[in-house]
Amino acid sequence: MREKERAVRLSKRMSKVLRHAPEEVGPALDAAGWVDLDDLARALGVTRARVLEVVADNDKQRFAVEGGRIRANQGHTVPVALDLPVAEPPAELYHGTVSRFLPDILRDGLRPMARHDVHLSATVETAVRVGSRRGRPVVLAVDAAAMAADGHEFRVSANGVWLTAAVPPNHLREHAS
Ligand code: HQG
Repeated sequence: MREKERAVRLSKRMSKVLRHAPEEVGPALDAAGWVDLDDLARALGVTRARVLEVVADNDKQRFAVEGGRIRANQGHTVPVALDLPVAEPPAELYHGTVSRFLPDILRDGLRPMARHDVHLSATVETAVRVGSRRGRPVVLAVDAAAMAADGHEFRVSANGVWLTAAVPPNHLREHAS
C-alpha cells in the first residue's frame, strides 16, 4: 500500500473513534471530545508520532491537538460540546449534496441528519467536493446573512467548516454549476 493510502486509512480510523464510536477501540472522549494522544495511539496500535503525522498532513485538518490531547474538529455523531463561539458568517455559504435528496431538502430544509449540525462550506469548490462523495454533486447556496439576521446561530470549526442547527427551505436556492 502506498504511504498516502496508509495515512488516509489511519485518518479514517481516527475519525471513527473521535467522532462516532470511541467505545469500539477503547478511549472515552471527554465532554468536549478530547482524548489523550497516547491512549488513542495505543488503542489504534500505532505510535504517537504516527498519529501526529496524520494530524499534520491531513488534507482537511480534521483533528486538533492541544496539551497532549486530540479531538476531531467537526463531524461528530456522539454527544460532545465543542464549545465553539458564535461567529458572523459570510453573506453566502454553500452545501454540497446530490439530486436524490433535493425534494426532501427543498421541502424540509437542511437538517443535521446523524451529525450535530448542518455542515456548510465557505466556497462552491468545497461544496462540490462534499457532494461528490455521494454522486454527481448539486450545490445549494445558503443565504447566511438573512439567516443570521433572523437569529440563526453559526459557528465555524477549527478547520473552517461552518456549522448551524438547520437551514430553512426559504434560505436555500440551487446554485448554478
Ligand atoms: C443530506 C465530510 C434529506 C445532506 C464532508 C447530506 C462534510 C438531507 C446528508 C461533512 C436533508 C447528510 C458533512 C433533508 C440534509 N432530507 N437529506 N432534509 N438535509 N440532507 O455526511 O454535509 O470528510 O452528515 O445533503 O466533507 O454530506 O467527514 O453531511 O448529503 O464537511 O471530514 O443528508 O463530512 O467531512 O450527510 O458532510 P452528512 P455532509 P469529513
